[in-house]
Amino acid sequence: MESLQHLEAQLLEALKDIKTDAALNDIKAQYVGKKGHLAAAMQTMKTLPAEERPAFGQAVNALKTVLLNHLDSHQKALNEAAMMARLEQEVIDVTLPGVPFEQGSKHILSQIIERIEDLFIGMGYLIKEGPEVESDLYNFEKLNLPADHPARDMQDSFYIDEHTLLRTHTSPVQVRTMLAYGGEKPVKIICPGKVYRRDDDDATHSHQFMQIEGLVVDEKTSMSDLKGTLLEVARTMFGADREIRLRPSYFPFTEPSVEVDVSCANCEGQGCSICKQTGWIEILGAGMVHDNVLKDAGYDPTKYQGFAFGMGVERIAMLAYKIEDIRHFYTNDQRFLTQFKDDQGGLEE
Ligand code: FA5
Repeated sequence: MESLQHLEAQLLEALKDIKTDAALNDIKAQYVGKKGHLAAAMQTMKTLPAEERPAFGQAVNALKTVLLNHLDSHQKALNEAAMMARLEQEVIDVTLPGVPFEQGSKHILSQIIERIEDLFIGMGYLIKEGPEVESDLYNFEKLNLPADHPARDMQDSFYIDEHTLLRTHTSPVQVRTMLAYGGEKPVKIICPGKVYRRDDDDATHSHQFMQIEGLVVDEKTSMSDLKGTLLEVARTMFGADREIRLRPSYFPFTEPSVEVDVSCANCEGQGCSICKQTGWIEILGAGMVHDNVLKDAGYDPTKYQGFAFGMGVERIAMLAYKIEDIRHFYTNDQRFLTQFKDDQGGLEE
């Protein structure tokens, strides 16, 4: 009993020098572990007369609680000290100026596409996509361009094999959609996406560029619907005062076909170097869907008519922002790209 009474004082003395968790564990083992002082004391119990044993056992257990409390308090003190040391080490001077980091932004072409998509979604159009690796059937044949048709040269192609190519325009998505609709439902879609042509790269041509196709097929669709729709596009992208004009043109998949010009925003139609003194700038090709295309896609041309258009996204961006070289869009020069950081993709809100 006497030696028990000293154990608490001994432990408190020993703990004064304990600065690490490992040392604390050692001490714990020495006092309350299986081979520690308390365990040894319990061993001596059998040497005591029977009547003294219960009191001795109680004393050992009470002492164990006391020792464990001391060890626990010391552990907490060690943890707190470690935390304080870490806080001191990691101290942050909140008065120092921050490190600026560059925030990314949407590419100008994505901004333009989103703006045009928003416009068309507002007019009830759906957005459709199609594959960039396309079959000759959808890229040409079902668009009234059979093999050996001279108009195929209008779009020099990258062929992958005899029947497969990188699509030269977004028009195959028209065909795919009409076929999927089974010649019954009205169609009202736009299809944005990448297209590829064997054009030599220069200031206004790229071998890969983006188009947005539009297609409406219904029972009362007219050229004036087409004109009204394209006027909306022109005014959204180039300003509320813009006018458009339709010039006769030729595409095998539309009849009649037109090329669409927008009045030059730079000179208000008076004539300048940007519009080559004409007051007008060409923005896209369009027309009424050719009967053969409707028929091939399962639509009855005596019941359904449609209009379609296809615009080059880079060319629209170039006109909207007076960008003089199409290659700027693809060379990832930060000085170019960051100019469009906060832009919403159009001139007029
Ligand atoms: C077509 O691609 C037709 N599929 C458009 C169409 C759709 C007409 C539906 C009628 C009905 P075109 O080859 O003209 O047409 O190309 C359309 C637009 O893509 C052009 O007005 C031009 O803005 C752009 N474009 C054409 N070639 C290039 C090129 N190499 N680089 C950048 N833009 C180009």
